[in-house]
Amino acid sequence: MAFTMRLLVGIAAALCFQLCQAKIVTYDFNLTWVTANPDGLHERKVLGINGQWPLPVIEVEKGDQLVVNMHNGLEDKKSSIHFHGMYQNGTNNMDGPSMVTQCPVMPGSSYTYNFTVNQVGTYWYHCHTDWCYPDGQRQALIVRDKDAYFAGEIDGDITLTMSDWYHNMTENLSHSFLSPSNPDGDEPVPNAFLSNDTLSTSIPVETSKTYMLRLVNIGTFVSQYFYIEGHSFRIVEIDGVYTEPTEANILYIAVAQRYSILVTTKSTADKNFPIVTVADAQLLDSIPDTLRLNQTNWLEYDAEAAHPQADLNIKSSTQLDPFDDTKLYAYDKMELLPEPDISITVNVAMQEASNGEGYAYFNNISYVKPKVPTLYSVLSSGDLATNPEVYGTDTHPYVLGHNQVVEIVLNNNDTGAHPFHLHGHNFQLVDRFPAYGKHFFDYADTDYRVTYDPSNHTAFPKVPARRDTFIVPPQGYFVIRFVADNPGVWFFHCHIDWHLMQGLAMTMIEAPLQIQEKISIPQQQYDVCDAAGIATEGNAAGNTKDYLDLSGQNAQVPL
Ligand SMILES: *[C@@H]1O[C@H](CO)[C@@H](O)[C@H](O)[C@H]1NC(C)=O
Ligand SMILES: *[C@@H]1O[C@H](CO)[C@@H](O)[C@H](O)[C@H]1NC(C)=O
Ligand SMILES: *[C@@H]1O[C@H](CO)[C@@H](O)[C@H](O)[C@H]1NC(C)=O
Ligand SMILES: *[C@@H]1O[C@H](CO)[C@@H](O)[C@H](O)[C@H]1NC(C)=O
Ligand SMILES: *[C@@H]1O[C@H](CO)[C@@H](O)[C@H](O)[C@H]1NC(C)=O
Ligand SMILES: *[C@@H]1O[C@H](CO)[C@@H](O)[C@H](O)[C@H]1NC(C)=O
Ligand SMILES: *[C@@H]1O[C@H](CO)[C@@H](O)[C@H](O)[C@H]1NC(C)=O
Ligand SMILES: *[C@@H]1O[C@H](CO)[C@@H](O)[C@H](O)[C@H]1NC(C)=O
Ligand SMILES: *[C@@H]1O[C@H](CO)[C@@H](O)[C@H](O)[C@H]1NC(C)=O
Ligand SMILES: *[C@@H]1O[C@H](CO)[C@@H](O)[C@H](O)[C@H]1NC(C)=O
Ligand SMILES: [Cu+2]
Repeated sequence: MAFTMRLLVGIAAALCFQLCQAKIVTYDFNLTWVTANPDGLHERKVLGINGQWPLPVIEVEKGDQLVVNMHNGLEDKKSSIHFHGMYQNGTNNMDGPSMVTQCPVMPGSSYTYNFTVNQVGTYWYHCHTDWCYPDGQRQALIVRDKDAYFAGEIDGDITLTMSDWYHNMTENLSHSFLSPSNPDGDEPVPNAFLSNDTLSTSIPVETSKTYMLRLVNIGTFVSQYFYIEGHSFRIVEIDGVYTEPTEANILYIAVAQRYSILVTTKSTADKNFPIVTVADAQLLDSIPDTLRLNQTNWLEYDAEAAHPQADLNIKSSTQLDPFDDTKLYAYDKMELLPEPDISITVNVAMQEASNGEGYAYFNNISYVKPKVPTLYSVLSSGDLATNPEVYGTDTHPYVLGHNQVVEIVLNNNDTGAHPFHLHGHNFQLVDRFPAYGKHFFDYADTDYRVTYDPSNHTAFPKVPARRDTFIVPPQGYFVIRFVADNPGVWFFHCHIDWHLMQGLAMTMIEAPLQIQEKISIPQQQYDVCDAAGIATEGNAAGNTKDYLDLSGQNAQVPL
């Protein structure tokens, strides 16, 4: 008895230690247009918050409850916010993608995002309604962790974003992108590359100290190489997953990926060192003379000393040999998941549809949004929720059973590399071909393609790398695994926003009956749908009488 009491008191104290320390962190975000000229070349309209751009970095600590009251103060654009990498465990309706887990927030409407952050590391937030984040609605989200295994070592914690940048509004670029005049789907070439939403940032450092640099690619399209002249570093985190500390010199950071690195400074302070980013030219269909691919920022030991430009003694970025992220073992040593309960094989292809426009396909399906947000179809379809037909054809739905081990085999029939992201999870990368580094792009310019052969593959790692965005190489493949332990509707898509526009997405409906038990939608969120004229019940076609009658559903342009 006494023992039980002590145990209970102990548990209560432990709970209090966790809960009583947690605080509510509230942000009031009013979306408004502002003008900005971050590259010094062109002033343009950007999506600001409370009259400001760059946007505020969201900062919380592990265990905090984050509340973001978003008001759409724009007059002419729908919006929403996705908190990239947050599991939203039990709060699927706070995930943000329009027509997947909520309705688009119309001008004049408000949506309160409210969830507990039980994760640590480096994340970001961005608009997830059609294609709105390239116009500026994106920024870092940091979850500080005083218990990180390297916390005692760091003397400074610095966030540095990188991105591509366009001078035109996305809606203008999209007209010529998705057009019969562009059947190959050549992506718009950015006008500039930014570091931290500006250029030429100096990061003041002291000698013989260790700084944590949180690197976030908040771009739309282009991956970037990253290195610091005269310094190596230790990678300690990828996409919110702590890694075994791993020495590296060069990173290749795709859009949506994050790396935390520890940089130990030199013992003398006589010069400043370029921090270099080089945009991956391989992704660009043309490179205008005016486009500067590389940017220099500085590790600034001495503000009075020279700030030299990067010594780009390399002919092209393909000579850079970045660190292979499959070699970044998870610090928690989570082992390879067992043989999957369900294995999904998809083929990625870019093709010209019958109207002459270039679309992107998973197994011949180019994602088209449903008439009712998929989460609301789950909530209104009763026992039929486990039937994928309810969710429509071109939303490309997969229904996953609760706690199943899920495998996705992705064969890339395209000559480009693609960073794939799954909402609600991180995932293990168990196989990838070609291997990272110098050979990653070997098949980009050939007719040669390699598809995954389940009966003939290299041995899977015992402790695989885990993150929420992995790159699939040109004309190669990757194989990923995760456990369906987070009931919710989760979007799986290429994070190159142009490719999402072309339909490179599919929908995971994970444990739909458990979603029905766990999720209830606040009235405010239904009101957002009313304002948008979108139904909150029914199947993908908006049919509430017969959930298996999909007539009238949205459909892709025929191939
Ligand atoms: C949002 O900003 C706009 C433009 O400044 C302003 O008119 C509006 O009142 C603001 N709304 C809220 C809810 O703060
Ligand atoms: C956020 O969610 C919590 C838990 O569901 C609830 O108690 C709280 O009232 C909510 N806060 C806001 C501002 O909606
Ligand atoms: C981009 O903007 C410029 C002027 O700012 C305009 O001349 C050009 O046509 C625009 N391009 C597209 C694709 O809208
Ligand atoms: C951009 O698109 C908007 C609406 O589609 C149009 O009114 C505007 O003239 C376009 N601007 C340019 C520079 O093409
Ligand atoms: C990058 O920008 C963010 C937001 O403006 C700021 O908090 C951060 O300190 C900047 N980082 C550096 C290295 O200047
Ligand atoms: C770096 O940028 C300069 C100026 O745009 C260019 O001349 C040089 O080729 C670039 N180097 C690399 C490696 O991209
Ligand atoms: C895609 O369509 C082509 C031609 O219609 C067909 O041969 C192929 O089997 C389809 N692939 C899949 C995965 O459905
Ligand atoms: C793969 O790409 C090749 C060449 O573009 C094309 O001929 C073939 O039909 C594609 N296969 C699939 C399954 O998409
Ligand atoms: C197995 O894969 C290797 C590497 O791709 C290949 O060289 C070999 O021919 C394959 N073996 C069989 C039996 O398919
Ligand atoms: C979600 O929460 C459940 C417990 O409620 C836990 O078992 C599961 O591992 C969590 N999943 C994720 C992805 O956080
Ligand atoms: Cu892509």
